[in-house]
Amino acid sequence: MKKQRVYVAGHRGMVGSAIVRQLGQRDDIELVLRTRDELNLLDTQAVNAFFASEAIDQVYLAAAKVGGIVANNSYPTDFIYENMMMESNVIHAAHTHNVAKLLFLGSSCIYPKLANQPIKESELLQGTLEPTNEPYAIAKIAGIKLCESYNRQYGRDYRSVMPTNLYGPNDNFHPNNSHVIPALLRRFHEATISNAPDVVVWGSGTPMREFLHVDDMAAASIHVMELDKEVWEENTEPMLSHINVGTGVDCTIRELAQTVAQVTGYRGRVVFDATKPDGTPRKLLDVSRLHNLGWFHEVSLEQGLASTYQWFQENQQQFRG
Ligand code: GFB
Repeated sequence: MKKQRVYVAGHRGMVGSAIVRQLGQRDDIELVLRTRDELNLLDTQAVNAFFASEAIDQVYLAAAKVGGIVANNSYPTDFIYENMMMESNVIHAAHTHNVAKLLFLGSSCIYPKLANQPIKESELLQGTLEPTNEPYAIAKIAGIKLCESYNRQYGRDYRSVMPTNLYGPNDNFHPNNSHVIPALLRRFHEATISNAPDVVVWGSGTPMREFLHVDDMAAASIHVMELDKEVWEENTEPMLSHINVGTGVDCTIRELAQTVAQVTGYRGRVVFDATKPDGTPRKLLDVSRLHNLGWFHEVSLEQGLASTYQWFQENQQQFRG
């Protein structure tokens, strides 16, 4: 049987690299990968030329400009412009060059700030977005709507998955621009080593978040991509086609900080910095659509934090400076 030529856009990022680890073990798939230096996804002509020459069968669109709450709030132009350009370039070029299947990866921040919890897919566009990440959310909503539009107008099979907050190997451990898990793993690690009397956690500690290990996200992405078209169509609607990916379980940031303290062996005090934003109060996904489609997560938060901490310790050279 001819191998499927699968392009994973963003294969050096946390999610893309996890997808590549799993697809790389498959005999029926030939991966096509390009680094940012080899292919700039902001460059429409370069993206078009790449699709014209590579005979791609499937695309996992995991390339994105991502960051935590403060990065989103500080660089809104980068988050809206880069994400809209990358997804427009890749999705349009995929369609133009007859790519049969595409999976677009979004984010749970597409939902309104005060969405009903747990958040069903149908909450999309039912209310005002969380201001700290509105530009990023708008770009990700545009990505869903691009896929749906090519499906409706041209009969494409382009699907979207919306993960809850992700973490794992190859995450960004920058002290200010990262998401909460890598930020806290690093901060608590450094506090443990230096015997610091206290560690600062941003915000009030009361926001609730749901966290999914990136290996689970990669498995869910491949599962959704490979569902029969009839099954996918039976479980989605043409203009409400995205699928939530999460665990269905959340915790407060205070509880997360306590677990990170245990994992890193930190015994000092935890203090909260109320000058930093809390963001949306709660963001728990309703994952019944995904469960109905036969996929359940496997990695618990405790296991995932422990293995990610180990990965950080083995790879932290690259985060110095
Ligand atoms: O991970 P985070 O930036 O994502 O923040 P969001 C989650 C919560 O953790 C917020 C608190 O209430 C933060 O105030 N927090 C505590 C910290 N300490 C820290 C810290 O040291 N660093 C960070 N980053 N947070 C992002 C969106 O929002 O979620 C993105 O901005 C994306 O667009 C991502 O959607 C999944 O869940 O608040």
